[in-house]
Amino acid sequence: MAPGAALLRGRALVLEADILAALESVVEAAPFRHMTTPGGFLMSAAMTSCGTAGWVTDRTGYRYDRCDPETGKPWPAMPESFRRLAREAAADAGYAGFATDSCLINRYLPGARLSLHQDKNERDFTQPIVSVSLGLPATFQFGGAKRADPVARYPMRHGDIAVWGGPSRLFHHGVLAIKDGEHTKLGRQRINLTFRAAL
Ligand code: MD3
Ligand code: FE
Repeated sequence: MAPGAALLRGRALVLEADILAALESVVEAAPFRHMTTPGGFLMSAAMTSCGTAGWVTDRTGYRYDRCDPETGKPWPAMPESFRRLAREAAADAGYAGFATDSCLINRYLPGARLSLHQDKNERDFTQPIVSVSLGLPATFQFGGAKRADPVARYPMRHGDIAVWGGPSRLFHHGVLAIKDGEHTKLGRQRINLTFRAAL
């Protein structure tokens, strides 16, 4: 994809059953919600988090928070299967020792999208980001360091993992509107797990 980035097709399928079961319990404790951007827009992807820190946005800005603003309580613990998958996928991509403390979980219903942005709320940009795609397929947009850089497109399917680090860590990226469909295990939705070293 780019220097420092790797696409591991089907890499999550070895732990699929564990991941889907763990996902269910996280979402039970911290349900998906649509958050507001600092500009006042409601995001079309619904989100939740697990781990020491969760990514949140509201009118005051973007940040990582140890507590879920909906409940005031700590986010659900990072399931062991999540932690292991993130560490092993990062190692496969050349980032040994990735220690994630935050998993942002995005839920896209058909039509939902994520516009081109950079992930720059994390403290340490030497750590990669690991993204696990589940459910309905999506098209990733993957640009460059500048917003105006040319954008490539990559299809992402259930079980695919992308790892972004090194020179591509701060590249712009997004997700095109999800097409309608039905996934055998997840139904009419796409779920993305994004593992970060946030704090
Ligand atoms: C390229 N989520 O939550 S990560 C996000 O499909 C986000 O929900 C995407 O972007 C989603 O912030 C999947 C794709 C991604 C993440 C980090 C990157 C691409 C990246 C960092 C650098 C370059
Ligand atoms: Fe992102």
